[in-house]
Amino acid sequence: MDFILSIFLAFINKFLGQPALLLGTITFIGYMLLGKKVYEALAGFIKAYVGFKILQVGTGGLVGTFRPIIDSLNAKYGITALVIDPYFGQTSATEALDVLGSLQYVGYVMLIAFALNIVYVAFRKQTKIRTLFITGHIMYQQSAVLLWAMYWVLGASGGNPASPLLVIIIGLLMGTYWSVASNLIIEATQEVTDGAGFTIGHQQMFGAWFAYKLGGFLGNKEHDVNHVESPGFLSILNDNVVANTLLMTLFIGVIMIILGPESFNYDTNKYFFGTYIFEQTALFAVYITVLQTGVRMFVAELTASFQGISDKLLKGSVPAVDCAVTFGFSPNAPTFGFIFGFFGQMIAILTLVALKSPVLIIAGFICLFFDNGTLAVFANKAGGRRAAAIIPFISGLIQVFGSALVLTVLKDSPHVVGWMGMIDWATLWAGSVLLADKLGIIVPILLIPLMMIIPQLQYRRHKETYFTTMRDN
Ligand code: ASC
Repeated sequence: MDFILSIFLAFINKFLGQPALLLGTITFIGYMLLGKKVYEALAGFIKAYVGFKILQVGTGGLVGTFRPIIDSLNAKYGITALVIDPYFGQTSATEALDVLGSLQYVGYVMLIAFALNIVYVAFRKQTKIRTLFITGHIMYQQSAVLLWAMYWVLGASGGNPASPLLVIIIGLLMGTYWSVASNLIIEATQEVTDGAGFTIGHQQMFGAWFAYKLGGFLGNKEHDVNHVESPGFLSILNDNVVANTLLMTLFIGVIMIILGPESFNYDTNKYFFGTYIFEQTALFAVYITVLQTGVRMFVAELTASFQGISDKLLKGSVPAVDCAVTFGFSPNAPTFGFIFGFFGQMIAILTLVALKSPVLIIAGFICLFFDNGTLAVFANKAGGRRAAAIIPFISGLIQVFGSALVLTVLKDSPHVVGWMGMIDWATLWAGSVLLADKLGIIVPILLIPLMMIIPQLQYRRHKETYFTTMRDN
């Protein structure tokens, strides 16, 4: 039994949890199903794998450069609190589950969820689900956090989260969320990416849908953040390298000046503080450009090859991938999301301090950049610059307040360091955990059929094109 479990865990961690390998393999299988030669499929595997790795160099560089700046800002003001960042949520979950000797059940939740997603797509005529969630590291993260949080508030099994009932319910709920939410955002993602043929499988799918739906009321989509029509010097912002560098120099530059040179560990023989600041902020544009290169490479392969999967293996399915992939299609929007989300989060954090809240929150870079960046991409498509500013600002407020609320019931869990913070987790999941705390296991059980109503409503709105949308483009 231990042997089977260890193979199973290795499969989860070393394959499903490695997005480049998983996406490369899917590309290979897709090309083989399309009848391509083995060497062509191999070339596809390599380009999808390398493309995704390049994307990760971009996202890793962004996190590595800007997370320490946000961290120093938090440290400078001496707030000791819980961090809203997916890896802090994941660490809280895995530490607590580990203490209870139950970490392996995360794997079961994840596999039940993934299997349910496949079943939903197989029965798409009935379920109306078209999407296959393949963002492995997110699948692991979310399974761990949901199992931990629900276990903690339900105390379901009198001592460990291994209650089969709990593991099965959380698995089914997780799989339903992946399927329903990524399916909901297909049409908007097609708009954002000019029909690239994929959807989002991440932490803000409901959030991005709202951003897209509300964006149109908040601004004019003609005023796209990626095209500045203004004459004169503003026209240089039409180039996203220029726009991102200037905006970040202004924004991060001010933060770095507030922090002062002593907060940074740089070689004073090589830099003035000013040139160091500029190098750091220009790196933003460097990594966005790297990210775009990777996105182009792997999206081209995945889109072409997935046709094989959706024709032969899992009919009509659409892949749901990392939110950062959309950044390649709207390179100025994430900067807007980051900056305005930052203001929202700071106001919310100061409010918590002023109210002497029992839970204080520290901002995390991943949530600030990837979550609000994605919301800005979707808001911009529907409502241009204004929407790309207002929606992340509001989201920043919600991310802090929603996370603080759910942490009031989770803060005594062993080794807790934070919560996800991402918008779906500060709303839907924070709310569900709080409700489950009051009403019990009926909450996660009821959520499953309730969520399944969403694709039915979506289908009613455009029956004729519902299953063909992806092919028309
Ligand atoms: C997350 C998470 C990451 C990032 C990444 C963004 O939620 O766990 O590593 O966002 O997926 O590209």
